[in-house]
Amino acid sequence: MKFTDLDGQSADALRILAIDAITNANSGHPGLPLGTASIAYALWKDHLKFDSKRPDWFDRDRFVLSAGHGSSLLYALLHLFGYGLPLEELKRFRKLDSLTPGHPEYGRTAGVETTTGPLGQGFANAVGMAMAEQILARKFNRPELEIIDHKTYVLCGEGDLMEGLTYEAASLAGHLKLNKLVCLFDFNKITIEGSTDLAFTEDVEKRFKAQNWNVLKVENGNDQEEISRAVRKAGKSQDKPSLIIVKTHIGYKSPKQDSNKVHGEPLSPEEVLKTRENLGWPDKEPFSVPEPIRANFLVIASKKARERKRWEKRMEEYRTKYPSDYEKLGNFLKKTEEIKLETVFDQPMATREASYKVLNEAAEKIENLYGGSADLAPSTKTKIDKYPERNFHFGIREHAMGAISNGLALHGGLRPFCSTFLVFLDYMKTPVRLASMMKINPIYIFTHDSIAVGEDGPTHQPVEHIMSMRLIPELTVLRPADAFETKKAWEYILRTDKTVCLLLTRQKLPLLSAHRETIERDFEKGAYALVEKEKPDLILIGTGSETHIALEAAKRLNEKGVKTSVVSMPSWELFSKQPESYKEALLKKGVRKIVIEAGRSTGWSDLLGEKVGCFGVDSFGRSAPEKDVYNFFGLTGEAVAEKIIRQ
Ligand SMILES: Cc1ncc(C[n+]2csc(CCOP(=O)(O)OP(=O)(O)O)c2C)c(N)n1
Ligand SMILES: [Mg+2]
Repeated sequence: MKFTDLDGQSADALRILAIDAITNANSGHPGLPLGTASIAYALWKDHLKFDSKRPDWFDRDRFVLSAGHGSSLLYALLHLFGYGLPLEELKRFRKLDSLTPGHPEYGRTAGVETTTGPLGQGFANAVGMAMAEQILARKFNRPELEIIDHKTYVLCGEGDLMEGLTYEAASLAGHLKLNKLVCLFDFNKITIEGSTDLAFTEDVEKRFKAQNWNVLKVENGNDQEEISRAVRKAGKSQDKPSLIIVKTHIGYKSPKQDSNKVHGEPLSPEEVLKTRENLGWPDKEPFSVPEPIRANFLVIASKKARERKRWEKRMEEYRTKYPSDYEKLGNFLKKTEEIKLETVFDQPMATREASYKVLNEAAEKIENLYGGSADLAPSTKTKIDKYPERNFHFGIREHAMGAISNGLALHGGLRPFCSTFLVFLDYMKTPVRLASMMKINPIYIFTHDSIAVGEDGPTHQPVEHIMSMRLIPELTVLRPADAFETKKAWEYILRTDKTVCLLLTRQKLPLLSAHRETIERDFEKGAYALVEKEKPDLILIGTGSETHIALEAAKRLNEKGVKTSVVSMPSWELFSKQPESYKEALLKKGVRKIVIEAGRSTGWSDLLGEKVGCFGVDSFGRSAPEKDVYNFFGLTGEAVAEKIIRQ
């Protein structure tokens, strides 16, 4: 398509709105919007498939601003293309509760596909989105009826590409031949501290080629035709994702163009005026966009919306021709309904093993349950046996695995899970944190959840991890104590909207067979009584594997006349949400309480609202057989009971 002066001015309108929002807020990042507005405009005008009135249209192209600091550009796009983001909200950029927060937040602003800001995340989310598209397209499309056919576009900067995460994610994307993934790289040679000569001199083209990407170059990041040509070419790639390296000027046409000073400091009102002048922008009034330019955006948007109408017709045809697939796709896109799991347990087993059985049952019932591991599926027990195509092999790339899983969940259509050892949580903490922030629910499975890892030693024994997860707001952590609790945990996970981490043991655990009914009834309360004494002297609280230590200790204590109740507490977060009356009835104010959990003890007194004792692990673990490590830390029923009696 030919680009006209009006197109040039339209890109400038994005620039003007972005810098006006920033200067008005006296906070934000003008460099990226000024430098990349022409890229964004050419992409959105000529290529991006969207219906701004239906931002959730399933077959839309996804646009991910991985360089989330450039949020004002995205807000200007959403405003002008008619996503219902009022100008008032651009004037409230970065203000409390506005629709225009400092970095794009998924769920807050229509049209924002994912929360970005921590560099590299958006790029890896986009890989997940493109993966989901590839899987669903292969499953549902018919040669004459391609009902799933959309691209995922990413706009990223050097910051994203420097992050290790994008090396991991790009490597997998190339391996998977995600040809509908197109990344536009804002190659301005500037980051916060100055020129990229300081720290980033690698050959990005060679790197991406080596990762099996198609690499294209645009010499002039303000030449909309050149940009559009490159995007078109990228779109034709059959077997590789594409990186388009676009040479740009940070802070384009501002007095600080090409300087790191324009990265993240607002322009002064005088500099804004100067920028307007340099762009030949007709209006001095902040936030004003001439009517013909506004109209241009809306004309483009309404033309684009027709594509959705055509898609709806295709869907109708699909419904007639392939009714069962149509229905199946509908199910894939729906939230999972409550399901009852029926796996029977009659043997002691590790909770990872119980989870494996339940996962495989769930996979039968939930056809869009897909997932995998960072090369640990035989250990995390997360293989779906019957449907090999539903297992992902993320490779040893935990950070990318987390962020890709978020992208899979954000895309819709699949119910993704991922898994690794709990001790490697920190490699993927940011994706877990962001999932919780976005209120999305990929299923995070972490096994080998304590010092019971044994011989592999302290490098492989999580200690601070459980507690550090609980510190992530709104995240739900489940640490079941046996196979029955594990099954209940899965039932909860499959139906909840919450972000959940499931923590599982490597080691065998007895079955809480005598408590099956209680577990059935009370598991989702987060804590419930396994042993209940009237007027107890002591309440022992166990989580996960240590619940059995609590039971053993209680037995000994009760034999010695210390009236001891036992509470299983698989989830601190679920328990916190219970009514005060339930909490009080279970934990009885004033009664002495002791928690047993093989991890850092800091935090328990805060949760329980009173000082509690703890048997935990407040140092690094030890390399030795499991039993010896537990003995070393005094985590046995016998040692716990003795110590309590001695105290
Ligand atoms: C993981 C992470 N580390 C650091 C930052 C802080 N930060 C924000 S932008 C930026 C520099 C980004 O450079 P580039 O991507 O080239 O953006 P440009 O300055 O060209 O807009 C940094 C270090 C961040 N947002 N995320
Ligand atoms: Mg840069």
